[in-house]
Amino acid sequence: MAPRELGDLCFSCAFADGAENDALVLRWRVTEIDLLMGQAARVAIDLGAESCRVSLLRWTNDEPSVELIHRIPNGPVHRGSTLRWPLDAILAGLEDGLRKAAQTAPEGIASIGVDSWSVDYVRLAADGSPLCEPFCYRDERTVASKEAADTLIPPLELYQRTGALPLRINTVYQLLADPGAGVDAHASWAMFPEYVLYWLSGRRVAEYTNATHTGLVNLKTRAWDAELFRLLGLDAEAAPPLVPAGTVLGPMRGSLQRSLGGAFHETQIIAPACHDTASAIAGIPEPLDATAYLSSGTWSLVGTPVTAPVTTREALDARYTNLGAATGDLCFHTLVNGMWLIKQCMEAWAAQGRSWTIESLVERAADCKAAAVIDVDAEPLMLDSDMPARINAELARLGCEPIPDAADNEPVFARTIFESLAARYGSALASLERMLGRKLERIHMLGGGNRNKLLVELTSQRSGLPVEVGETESSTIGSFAVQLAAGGGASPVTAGNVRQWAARLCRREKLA
Ligand code: LFR
Repeated sequence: MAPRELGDLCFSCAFADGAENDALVLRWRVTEIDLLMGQAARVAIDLGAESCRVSLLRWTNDEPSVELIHRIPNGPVHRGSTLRWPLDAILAGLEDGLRKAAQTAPEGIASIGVDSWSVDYVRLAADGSPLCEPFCYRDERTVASKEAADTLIPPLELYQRTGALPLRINTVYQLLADPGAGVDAHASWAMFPEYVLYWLSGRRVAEYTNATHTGLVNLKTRAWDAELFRLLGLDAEAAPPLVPAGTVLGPMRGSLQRSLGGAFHETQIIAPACHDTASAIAGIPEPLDATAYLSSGTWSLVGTPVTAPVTTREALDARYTNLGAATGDLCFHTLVNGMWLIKQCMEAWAAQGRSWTIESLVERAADCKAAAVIDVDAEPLMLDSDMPARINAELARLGCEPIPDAADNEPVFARTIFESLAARYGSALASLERMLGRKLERIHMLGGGNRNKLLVELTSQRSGLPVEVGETESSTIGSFAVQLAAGGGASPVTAGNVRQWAARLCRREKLA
């Protein structure tokens, strides 16, 4: 079989000097290795607010298969009056997942990529260990720090400078709140997925798509906005160096690599689009012209890619953000509440001995009427605990009767949540069309929420658009696509390349 050339290879130049045959042999070997690398096993770690997942990509006869091999339950934990992420438990779970990956693919794992929810970060001690358990963005300490920041730089100015909607969860307000929580404001930090990449590779970076959600990246220069750091009194030295999605950070190292054995012998650690939403969008196999994406998980992200930022007063008021995409474009979307609402209700009911599965709730909700359409983005609904009571408080605010929080009324709560989410998606898409001055023709729905047939149906009804059901694990597909497009890291990943890999990895039959 003739060797196939898959990319720009410059290795031959280094050896070509007076040894043409050697150069040819080397070129042949490198192209073969590249071919093999494309078909090697890879791992994608997708950290979610409700569960963290380790998935393995393998190839048989040129056919890819993606298998979820380990799931770690996750959720914010109360520590005193603060809300944190259980970092040690997450890392222990990841270790179990990587061990399973090594056992399943003893032939060797070519690379590992990590993505997660955005905005949260781990502060590091001088020896690189975590300084403290990282805060969860829902912690209320940022209410005051955002108010203080707004007096230093008006929200519209910040928005125009960074493109990021000034949400109180953004990293910038968390960094500002650290001293008040007794955390060293000069300690270096890494965002959550990049911390895991650091744990695996020893290299601390901030990946561009994830960094844009901090609210500290300049829209024009695509670099940390040093002037903004100064204006807000933040230490720019504590921020990690920025790198683009698809950066090969180096080989896996450390005791974990040694203890997990041979499968990780030659594993490269790659920064995919570390922001899970950007990764999910990178996992969509078609161009999104005239198509809106709706990524439905703990949060719902409703928007479309744009080539130029939109930072008008109207976009700010409509709560649209401009965040980095894996390649080139910007993700222009609004952050809407999501499955958080139903999950929080389910936890409250389970604690009273009224356990439901999401499947049975969806089934029963299909035959109910919603109590009313509530504002799913009301601030109290972003907070944790007592969700049924919080929903009733919203109903009361509208002058509606509360739903008695008693056995058998759970589907009414569920219907109210789904109907309200769908109505909000509809209004978000209407303002998107207004801002862009063009019509959207369909919605591409991603994430766990797309298994909820009722929500899919209500979304279509409320928006008047057909809904195409995409991948449930699109962030994982996007991570693998970027890892594959990154290859050996010789050249930057391109949109076309990422999309081609995504198309190979998607289970096409689901895109009906
Ligand atoms: C989704 C997501 C959103 C981000 C929110 C908080 O998981 O990453 O894109 O706005 O979580 O980080």
